[in-house]
Amino acid sequence: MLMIVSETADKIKSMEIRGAGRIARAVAEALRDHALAVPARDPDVFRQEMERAAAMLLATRPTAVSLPNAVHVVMAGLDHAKTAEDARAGVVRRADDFIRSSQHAVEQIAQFGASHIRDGDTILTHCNSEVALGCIIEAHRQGKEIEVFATEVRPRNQGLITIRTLNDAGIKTNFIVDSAVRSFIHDIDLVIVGADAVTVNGAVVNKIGTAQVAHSAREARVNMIVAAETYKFAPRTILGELIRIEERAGSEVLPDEIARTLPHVTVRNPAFDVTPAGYIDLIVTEKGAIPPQMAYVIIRDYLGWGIDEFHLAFGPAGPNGDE
Ligand code: RI2
Repeated sequence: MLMIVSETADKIKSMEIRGAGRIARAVAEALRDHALAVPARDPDVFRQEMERAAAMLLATRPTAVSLPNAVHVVMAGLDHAKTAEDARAGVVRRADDFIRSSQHAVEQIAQFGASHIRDGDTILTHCNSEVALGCIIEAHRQGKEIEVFATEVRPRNQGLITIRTLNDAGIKTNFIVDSAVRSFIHDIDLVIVGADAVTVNGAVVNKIGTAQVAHSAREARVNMIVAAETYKFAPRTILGELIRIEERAGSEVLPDEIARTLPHVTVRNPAFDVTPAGYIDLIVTEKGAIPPQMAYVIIRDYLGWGIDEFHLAFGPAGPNGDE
């Protein structure tokens, strides 16, 4: 019964499906297809089946908050349903709405983001972000003369996907190793990256190396913008919850046959890092561009997590008992 869901879960774990937005849409699709396949007529049994599926998807990768946000949105379709049919219809409707609005958000951000790119700009991007690339490609489509520097993105080489996409769009692109960012930063007018999570204090969690890019950009006074749909903002950071940084297998960095010969060496392979709000000029969302310090407003207004829920969960003193 959980076939559809376990297939999607495996693809997310192995990164066959990757990129925070694509993961979110795949999860919504898997929950929808599962809801349609579950024969349960009893609403409680149906709910249990859906909760098992949601748990399986939530356990795949820990960092991209778009994943639990998508699960939360779709599973809310079960709320107030008195029959299994109502619950099923609720899940299907919410999944379809989520997928549609996610695609719309990507298009909207491309429009907003492109307006921050000027004719003649040289742009640096790191990793492979659908939304960041959307902004660059839209600027090119509008006839702006642009050039891109794209990093390799060790160890998974997502930079290869990026340069293929840019090449297909006919955009002049330079491919560099991650450690060359500092050497080229003075040739760059604007850095654009995506996000896996944005916390309430406006920090951006994105592919490992993003924080180093941001540091170089700040030192060279190059603006850095982040393209992120509102479902990449992390509501539970209001409660003091930290984003868990995924650490992947060392074999992605160093082949096992070499690692085996080096008993005193441990390979560390964090997949993401955290760029503080102070290094980021703007976050471009589908609701418009905001300074990162306004992340709380996005969480409150578009994800429905406000200070009221905060008080309901912990009382007016907050999670640590501080007034
Ligand atoms: P979009 C990716 O993570 C990258 O960190 C990328 O910047 C981010 O998700 C956002 O991608 P991974 O799945 O949603 O490659 O903008 O580890 O496509």
